[in-house]
Amino acid sequence: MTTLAQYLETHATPQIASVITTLATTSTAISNLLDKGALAGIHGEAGGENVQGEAQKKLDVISNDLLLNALIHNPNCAGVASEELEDISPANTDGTLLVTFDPLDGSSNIDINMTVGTIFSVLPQKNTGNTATEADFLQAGTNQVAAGYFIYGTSTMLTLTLGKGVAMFSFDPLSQTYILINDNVQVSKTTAEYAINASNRRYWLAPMQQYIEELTQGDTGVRNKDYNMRWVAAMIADVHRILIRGGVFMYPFDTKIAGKAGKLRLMYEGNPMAFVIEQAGGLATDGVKRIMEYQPTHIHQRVPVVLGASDEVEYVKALHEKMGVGASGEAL
Ligand code: FDP
Repeated sequence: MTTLAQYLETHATPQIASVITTLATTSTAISNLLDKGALAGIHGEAGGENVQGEAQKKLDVISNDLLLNALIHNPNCAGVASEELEDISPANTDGTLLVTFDPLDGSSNIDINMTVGTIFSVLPQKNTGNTATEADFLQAGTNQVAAGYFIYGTSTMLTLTLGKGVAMFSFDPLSQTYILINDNVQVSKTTAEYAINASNRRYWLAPMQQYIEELTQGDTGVRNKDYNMRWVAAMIADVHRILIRGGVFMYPFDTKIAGKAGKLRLMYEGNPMAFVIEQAGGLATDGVKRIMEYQPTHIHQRVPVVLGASDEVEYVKALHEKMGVGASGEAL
């Protein structure tokens, strides 16, 4: 049996190990609050809106505060950026790492007792010795040194990449530790399962409309096989399912809200999940281009997402190229 602490000792630098340990300790506090649910008074809106203009749930606020407070006190952490906060939070000037997180992804699931999770990404601080600024965070996803998520489902789990494959841990409530259950998570190349919010269909660009049309035609269409659809409406749960049993997940560019390139955020969702999926042998693009090669221009930037089984992600890219349409509608 390998604990998370033992795994980190042999696979991570002491600095990265320390930051992951801080995240893991905080995740157990969040998991405990979720277990208590309505009894902890965590259900319902907190009253405010986050920086994306979405209503904040009580537990979003609590999880955000717990993570922020814990990371800021970690000497290795130079700065923190949260999906819930407009500005980055500088931490220790001598820290060598920057952490971004989505404290509670899929937060609309809390009140209905469904899966939610915490997504995180760890980047190097290249400006050690100086107070961290937003500019320090604006690094391509290829620079990530660690990423993953804590999923609070029927059990609490951690999926982690340190850039050399993907490991999965399960939280043992008795010993209060994460135990390694799979040190070589793999995404299968092929799949017959896809995840997309199909109610947005009329807002998608032509290649995505064409792709989903082909999948729904099943064995009567050009793909020549039936596909099944799943949508948990929490990226964390949809990505977790793909890591366990395969599939392709999409939140493509849409024209629903002018000026927003899809719904998901590059720094808090796109990059960390892309790192995990690629390290498990899958692909992660905006429909055409690799997500981790985006040069971020804003900490809260959005990105279209197509990730999972490499055969499907490549097929989506080929459709865009064939139709001469880029992932955000630009001509190719
Ligand atoms: P949520 O708004 O509940 O936090 O982060 C955005 C996200 O969840 C993703 O986790 C999820 O995949 C998506 O939004 C769900 O979007 P729809 O409301 O369009 O289903």
